[in-house]
Amino acid sequence: MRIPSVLAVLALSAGPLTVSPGVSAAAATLPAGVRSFESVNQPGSYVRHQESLGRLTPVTAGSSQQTKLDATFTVVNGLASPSCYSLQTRNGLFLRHRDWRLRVDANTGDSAFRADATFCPQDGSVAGSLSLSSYNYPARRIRHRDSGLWLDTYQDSPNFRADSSFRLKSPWAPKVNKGPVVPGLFADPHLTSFNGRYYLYPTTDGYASWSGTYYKAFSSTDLVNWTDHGVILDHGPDVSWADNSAWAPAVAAKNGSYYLYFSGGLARGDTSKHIGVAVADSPTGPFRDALGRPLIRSGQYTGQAIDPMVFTDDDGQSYLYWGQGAARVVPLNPDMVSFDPARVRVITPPGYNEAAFVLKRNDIYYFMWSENDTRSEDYRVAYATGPTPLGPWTKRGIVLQKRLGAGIKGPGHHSVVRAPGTDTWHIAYHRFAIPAGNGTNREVAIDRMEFNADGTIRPVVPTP
Ligand code: FUB
Repeated sequence: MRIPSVLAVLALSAGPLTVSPGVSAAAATLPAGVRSFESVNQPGSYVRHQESLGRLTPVTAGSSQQTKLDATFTVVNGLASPSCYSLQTRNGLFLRHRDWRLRVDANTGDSAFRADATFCPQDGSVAGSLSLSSYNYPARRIRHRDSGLWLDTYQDSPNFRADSSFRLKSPWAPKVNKGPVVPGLFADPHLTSFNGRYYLYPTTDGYASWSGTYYKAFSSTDLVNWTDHGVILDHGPDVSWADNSAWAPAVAAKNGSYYLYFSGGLARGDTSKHIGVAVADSPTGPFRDALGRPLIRSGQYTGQAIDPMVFTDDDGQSYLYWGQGAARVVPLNPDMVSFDPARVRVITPPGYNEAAFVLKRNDIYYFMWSENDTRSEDYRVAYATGPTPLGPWTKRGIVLQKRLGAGIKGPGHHSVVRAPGTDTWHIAYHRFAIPAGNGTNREVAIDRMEFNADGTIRPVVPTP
């Protein structure tokens, strides 16, 4: 697989169509979100899929709803690289090339599919247009020919440049669902707030066996509009002891520094997972491995060493929770990167699988976790309450579970944030991506989480 050369970043603007082959576009980005792609030299014709093949056909206001859906794509994080993009269809498939034809297929998560489904923006033939080169065959671009879409070798000719140039347009079939909160495949969201701004740290999903390698950060003031801050830690270059399984990040602030706790493993040889900690001066990184070795090694304790989470109590003491199969907690030392092993406690409640999360409200501590397997539609969130961050814990019930009538399967691995200065709480979680996801193709959603007068948590009704 070859890595594309430095990307030309395009500034896309709406406006009257002027076809001037050979004129370079001004600089801009390919914004994530729901879009339609109009041909530069066949105005009124749009990129779409039909019987699984990529095509270019006219679309008008009078076209069928199916045609409009087929001509609408969500620009998402590149399945093979965060430097490029993938185009997801409204029925959850991905535009990819095979035998040099463009077609749509479900993401298998293997590296070949992810590369075939990743495209990088290049200057289009006219101002305000773009061209998409292949991630794994950078000399080839998406181009229309005989009403079909092909991945053809770039030719520096006016005809080729025009055939391979498209304008980003408002979507023919706008999004109707609220979710996902950030476009694309992400999971295990850690939603928190620092200095009055929300930050979201998810696992990058869409990889077979969850073999992703990097974390991105997003931030927002309203939980609706999110800024993508790019990659904040990449196991490959940044972590000597891990090169895959970049799972379940959690970020905590202390003394002006930000600590990112994460799980990681090695693709070759040792397949076990370890927990590490990285540090940065800003919530959006860049983070650097704080220890140069795991904070918790595989096998050091029973259960899988994954899914770290830090809760800091009102007195400033931080606690580290972690584990799959068994839940543990230990007070962190003030340096946030060490602890006294003699103080580690097992706190596994009945039904616990993974994804421990702790919050405090009105002097009650809430210990929350995920039950069942993330590949199961029955993956769900349960909780207990207790008088201290260490328990003892009394299980109270299920907070969040599948809602098949709304197409919601496997909601879990959550986090909870309080709107700063209020008693309004939000729960972030992942679920099978709607409509075509599964346990390795997940998306992030956020819903309100409310408390009863007695302090128990009302079951969350997840919204699509
Ligand atoms: O995303 C990889 C793993 O899947 C997480 O560590 C688990 O909690 C489960 O969500």
